[in-house]
Amino acid sequence: MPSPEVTQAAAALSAAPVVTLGRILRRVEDDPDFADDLLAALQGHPARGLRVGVTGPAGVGKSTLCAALARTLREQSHRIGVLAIDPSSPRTGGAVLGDRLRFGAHAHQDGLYLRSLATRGETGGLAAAVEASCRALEVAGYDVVLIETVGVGQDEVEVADVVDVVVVCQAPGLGDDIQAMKAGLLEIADVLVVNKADREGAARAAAELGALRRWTTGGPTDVLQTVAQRGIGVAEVWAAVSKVGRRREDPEALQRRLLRRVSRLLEQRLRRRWHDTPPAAGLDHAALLAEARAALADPGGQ
Ligand SMILES: Nc1nc2c(ncn2[C@@H]2O[C@H](COP(=O)(O)OP(=O)(O)O)[C@@H](O)[C@H]2O)c(=O)[nH]1
Ligand SMILES: [Mg+2]
Repeated sequence: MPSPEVTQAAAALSAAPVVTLGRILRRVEDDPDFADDLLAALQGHPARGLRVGVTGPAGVGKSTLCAALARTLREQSHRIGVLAIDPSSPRTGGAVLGDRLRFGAHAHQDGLYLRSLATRGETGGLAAAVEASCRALEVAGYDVVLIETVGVGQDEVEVADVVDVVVVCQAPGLGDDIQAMKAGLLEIADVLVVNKADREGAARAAAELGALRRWTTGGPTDVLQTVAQRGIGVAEVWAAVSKVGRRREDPEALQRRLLRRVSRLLEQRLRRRWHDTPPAAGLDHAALLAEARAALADPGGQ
């Protein structure tokens, strides 16, 4: 039985004013159980948005690109949620985030909702928090959610599991950084972008990045170039993102993604429980998880 608070939150969402939405999202971040229960309460709600992860090293212009994308999408009457996940900074309010995202006075304008999400540390829960936040935003009528993460660690891979499309950004002038780009990031990338194309070396960086992806993952070499600061190339990024998004509506791909999403959430939930309650002696968590995963992947099997 969900608590009255969860039931109330779920019912309030579709017409929630920004303040209520903010309160619900804060609860989602602070309390993983609330996040789980809210997800359960919203199950079957028809609202579906497109979730776009934007990741890459610090300083390449991810926030600027998100702002530019949001501006373009607002012009097309989309309602946009932006979640920024920044492990290096403490939670900041929407206004500060708006500033960082370079929306200036447009932060929290109608149809645009910004929030920075604190990461949760070792016990996991990021994917669950992002999943529940995205669901809440979708039910509240935001049809595109942009999720910015700094491409440095496990967070991106977790986030990739709960988004529909992953955009990986780079910028020229980072020296050897393109070579050092983590293979993991290239594996999860659907759309590659070299931002700061107004700087020298952008074409070379794009060629290198494309070649690197071909070499590490066998994926296509296409790389888009943008000058996010001036909105150049942003429409092309959106075109590429929505193309991937449409492809993902294919029932089989959707099924596979949902399965991955569910198993990730389940795994986090189990880890959290195990973290709260010391395991019984002799219980092999890794083996249990492997079994649970296998059972999920093949519900008909043993
Ligand atoms: N030259 C140039 N600078 C940019 C561009 N896009 C963003 N920047 C600047 O790069 C810096 C980092 O941008 P930010 O969006 O905060 O990067 P993030 O850390 O990846 O989110 C800021 O000073 C931006 O103004 C661009 O297209 N060209
Ligand atoms: Mg940023």
